[in-house]
Amino acid sequence: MIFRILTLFPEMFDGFISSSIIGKAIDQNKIVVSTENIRSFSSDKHSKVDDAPFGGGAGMVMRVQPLKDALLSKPLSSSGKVIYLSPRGQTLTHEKVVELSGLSELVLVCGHYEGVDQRFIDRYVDEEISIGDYVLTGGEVAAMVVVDSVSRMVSDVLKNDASAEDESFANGLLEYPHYTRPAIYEGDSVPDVLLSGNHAEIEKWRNSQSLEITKSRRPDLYEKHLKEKHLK
Ligand code: 4H3
Repeated sequence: MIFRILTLFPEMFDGFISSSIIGKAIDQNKIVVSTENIRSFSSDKHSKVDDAPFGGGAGMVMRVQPLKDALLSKPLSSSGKVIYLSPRGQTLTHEKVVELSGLSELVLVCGHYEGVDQRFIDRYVDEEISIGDYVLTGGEVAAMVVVDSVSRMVSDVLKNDASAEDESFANGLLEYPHYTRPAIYEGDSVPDVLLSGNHAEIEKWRNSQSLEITKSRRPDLYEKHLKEKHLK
């Protein structure tokens, strides 16, 4: 899967791209992540990428020309989509992540200042996506959230696919608690069942912990889970 990020701040992605699981996925050719600086496509003599809003008001608006030329500098794959990160978008959920992971390419357009000229969105953007109900100074952090969450669904980005399946939201529930060595930490022991070696009992315990924690912290998810499992 290809992720192409159009941004005014490509350096923000350096650490993200080279780190941990995302870095490994890139090294293993599971995903390709490229960044392109929108500014380098500006045909303005001062490489200007923004201008004052028509109608007045505070802040600046990103001009169509550099965004369009950056976007069209490479062809989009057949099952690729252009996504603009914005608080106006559809909220990113597990279901949305799974849907996006089925595409061959995502072009992630990161806005700054007051946002981008609406005509760029109308002409070139397939979908607007929001990572939650808050405003960021730019779309970059939201783009990283999309790359991270979608990458881990792309087969083999995780060591074993089971761990992607098991985790919170794959089954609509929150995760059970995890423990590792030492078995006793400053007098606090790990639940006995996890040391029992009884895999059936361990699975039962984990399922009941998942249900309990979901019921207490996220009653909305708990109700949805019961309905989907026809337990209600
Ligand atoms: C995404 C982007 C919040 C989100 C964002 C989100 C800056 C969009 C600019 C950038 C516009 C003004 N904020 N919730 N900010 O996913 O280009 O909003």
